[in-house]
Amino acid sequence: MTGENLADAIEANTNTHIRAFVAEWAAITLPDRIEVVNAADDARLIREALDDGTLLPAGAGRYYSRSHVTDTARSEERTVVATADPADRGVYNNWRLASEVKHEVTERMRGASRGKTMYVVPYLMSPPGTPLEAYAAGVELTDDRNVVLQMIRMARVGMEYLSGLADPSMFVRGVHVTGDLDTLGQGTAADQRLFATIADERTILHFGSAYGGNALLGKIAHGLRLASYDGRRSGKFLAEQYLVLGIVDCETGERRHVCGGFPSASGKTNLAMTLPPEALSDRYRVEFYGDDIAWLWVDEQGQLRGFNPENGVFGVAKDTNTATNPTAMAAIGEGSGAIFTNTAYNELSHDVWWEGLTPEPPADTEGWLDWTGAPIAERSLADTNLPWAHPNSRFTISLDQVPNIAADVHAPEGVVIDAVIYGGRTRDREPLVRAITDAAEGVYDGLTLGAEATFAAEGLDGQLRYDPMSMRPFMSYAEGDYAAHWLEIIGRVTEQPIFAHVNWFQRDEHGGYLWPGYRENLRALLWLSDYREGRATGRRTAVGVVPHPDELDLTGLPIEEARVEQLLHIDTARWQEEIAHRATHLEQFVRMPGEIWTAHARVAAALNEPSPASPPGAEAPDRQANR
Ligand code: SAT
Ligand code: MN
Repeated sequence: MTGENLADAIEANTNTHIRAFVAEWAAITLPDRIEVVNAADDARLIREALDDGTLLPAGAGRYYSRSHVTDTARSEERTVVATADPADRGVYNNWRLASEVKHEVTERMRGASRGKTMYVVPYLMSPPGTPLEAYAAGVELTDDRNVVLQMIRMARVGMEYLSGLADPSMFVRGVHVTGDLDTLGQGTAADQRLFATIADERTILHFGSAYGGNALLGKIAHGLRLASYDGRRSGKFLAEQYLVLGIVDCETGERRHVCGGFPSASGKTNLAMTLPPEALSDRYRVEFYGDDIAWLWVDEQGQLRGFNPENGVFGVAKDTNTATNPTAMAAIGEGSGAIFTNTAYNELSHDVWWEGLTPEPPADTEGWLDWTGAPIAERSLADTNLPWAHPNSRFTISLDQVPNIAADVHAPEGVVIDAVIYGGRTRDREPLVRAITDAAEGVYDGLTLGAEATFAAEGLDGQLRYDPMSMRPFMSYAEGDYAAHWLEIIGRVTEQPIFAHVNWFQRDEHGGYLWPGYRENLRALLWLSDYREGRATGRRTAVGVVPHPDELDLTGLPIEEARVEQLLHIDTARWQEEIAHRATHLEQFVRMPGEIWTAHARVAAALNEPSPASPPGAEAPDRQANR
């Protein structure tokens, strides 16, 4: 069958540009069938997957799947951003010339969907009707049914979302071809994986993986990489790997929205889904908007607004339990439609388990299979310490399963962003929270975000692995231009959000955590609101404003005063070391704007002043933004 003939399977009233796109790629990948998908097809596709064993039942309307053993995570070194303009080359984006890359991936995809169905998945990475909708439309072609089922959970899927496009040719063209993972995938001599975003053509071509971040093209490749490129090219918006949450003060009715970036393994999903501390739960309500992506723009009134372009959560299962993330546990409960990938699975009871779900694995190993499908009971002695679940095992659910989902999560106008926070992971130096009132300094802080290297392994005691804005793997153009675009967007704001840096990971001299974390983290964000609204004054330091110990609401939290002081302490000598690392970090990037270097110099100079230092530019906190 030719691509043209196959494309006849698509209803004649479908947008001709979509038909042409499908026909072009069907002629290359040569699937046996083509099927256009709508979210309403979920139940049927689930049934088909259960019938052919690609999904297994996980009890009460939940499902389980196992990936190819080598295909369990994103692969940064195989991921490239390609354009026609070499000026787009950055330090992190693995830039390549579009014409070359397009040719390479296309050749790998040739005939690679033979025997399979090509699913046509029209989707929207935005609530319908947002001012950024034009950048949100996409069509993913995929030859993996499980990818379709995950896309249905993670995005708004259906041709109706694309029926009203102002420009019917303006949708992201995504092609995902799994390939033969046994012979072409990771760990083989002929590793053919290549994940390319052809940013200036708004085309995504991913070959050689069925894993979430590599295969759900709406999420990372479109929602972050391409959107951040579009955001700059249009001059209209930012697309960031950020959570979005709302905090409601039930006493006063005050409602605040926080977005922010955290390097991986810094608890972003847990914070996004947090509940208030037990003792404050009568007073505050926390509302969930999103755990991974925010698109941000400035509205006509000069307010920074944002929404979560996703419609679901692709969460890490490991260490998720009723204490660390009760919200997620409720969201993946009975009838949730959750898909678990690469957890352990019990083929008799259909239960799933992962490390950290309970302190110990199930005592009775009967029926339990590890994430590769090997029976636990038959493990050799040498294998007894292997994890049951893959460390990157996942759950996929749609947003409407999250119990504390915000009522306005689908609102086309998004929400006004009051605070932008960055959360590092450092065992000392970074206080619990420090507020930054100057916008350039806030952007500078985001650009120097990082997580501590696991120093034992890497010999980098206390040094950060920088992850600017938590966008390191998703940068699509040169970092200096990215910083300039940030300054440009934030410079349009008349009601400036407050920036802040938080750290839940400080250690005491015995290596224990100083701060209990999890639900208690909200206390730092409550202080930030108080500071922004002038209800708290804080203490000025060279690196921002930290709370006076008595300004933190510690109701119901037994914690010694000395410990609180330690949590809020600024270690000038350690900061001076860090400033030197930051200079080296920023020097790598071409066209880093002068404002960022000025902010850097200001912080560096303030650290050299006798304390208490006061960074210029931080004299008058910007507190006009009182809504
Ligand atoms: O690994 S994924 O890219 O699928 C998820 C993430 O990193 O946010
Ligand atoms: Mn992420």
